[in-house]
Amino acid sequence: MEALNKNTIAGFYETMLKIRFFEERVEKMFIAGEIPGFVHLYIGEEAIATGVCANLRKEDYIESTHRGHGHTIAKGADINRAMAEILGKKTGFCKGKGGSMHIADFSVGMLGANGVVGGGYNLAVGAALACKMQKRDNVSVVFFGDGASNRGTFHEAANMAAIWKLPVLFVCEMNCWASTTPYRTTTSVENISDRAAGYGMPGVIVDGNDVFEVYNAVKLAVERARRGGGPTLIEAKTYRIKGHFVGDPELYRTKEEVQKIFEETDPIKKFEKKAVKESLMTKKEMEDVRKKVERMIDESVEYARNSPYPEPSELFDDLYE
Ligand SMILES: Cc1ncc(C[n+]2csc(CCOP(=O)(O)OP(=O)(O)O)c2C)c(N)n1
Repeated sequence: MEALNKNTIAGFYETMLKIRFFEERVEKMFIAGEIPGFVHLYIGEEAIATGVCANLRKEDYIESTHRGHGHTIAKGADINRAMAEILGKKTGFCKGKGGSMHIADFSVGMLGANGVVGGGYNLAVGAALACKMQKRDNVSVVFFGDGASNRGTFHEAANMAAIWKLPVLFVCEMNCWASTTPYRTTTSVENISDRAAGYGMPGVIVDGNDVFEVYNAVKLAVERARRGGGPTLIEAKTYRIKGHFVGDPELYRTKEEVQKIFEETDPIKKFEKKAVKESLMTKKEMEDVRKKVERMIDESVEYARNSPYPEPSELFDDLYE
């Protein structure tokens, strides 16, 4: 692999921190009763969205999940509007009527979070088919969880993408849990990536807590897809650090076990250690990025808080029969 330039590396750090700080604020505001609906946090999984999206162009597409803030931020969506949507404000992407699970920013190819588990595969395959038919060398990425890999939609989409050699990346975020259910009790194979062989596509495993590893593996898969080589299934191994949703009592595991895993796997700590050890960034440079991101997140909260709620009279606007 060629050495990465300084901007790319600093960009990894900035994006991961943006996701982390954004979500820490969302968590606090949800607990304080400031956010309606439901939120699912991506804390601890930041390296995946970051490493994947750093390989994408603005015109490439992503399809996200119910745990979609990280994907949205990594694809370059406006964080002010993302925060506003989560707070139910009119300046949000869905004018405040969708919330956390309906964030979408078509202007950067972010085709949508999705409350339907496994609902993204066919949308991503459709976007990839459009790229192929329009002879554009763009790619489409669908993120999904280990639980979602057991939906029938996965198998239909994977087969179609493979037979038509569509430019799709199936990125499984294997975080060991589907709501309250551990991976081992729901999934028949050792690795989700083993399933790639059944569709005649490459299956790759990466350490989903290592942004460099994710970036390098995805780079190859994206190049292959742009060349017309077809889809790849990438399984990024990680761990769901937070509850399934904010407010989950987590009766199915202990806090100690989660804390121990987080200490070993935290992708941001992992990055910082490597950055210092290999002189990729100085401590001062990292501190500057932290301060910059903290300001950005403060601004997004201020923007969202100062935005109006939609009017009751707008309730039925933008609905289609
Ligand atoms: C079709 C459908 N079935 C069930 C649910 C309820 N549900 C929401 S998230 C979830 C678990 C998803 O697990 P996984 O795909 O592993 O993603 P993770 O939450 O771990 O990121 C379930 C069952 C749903 N939203 N949609």
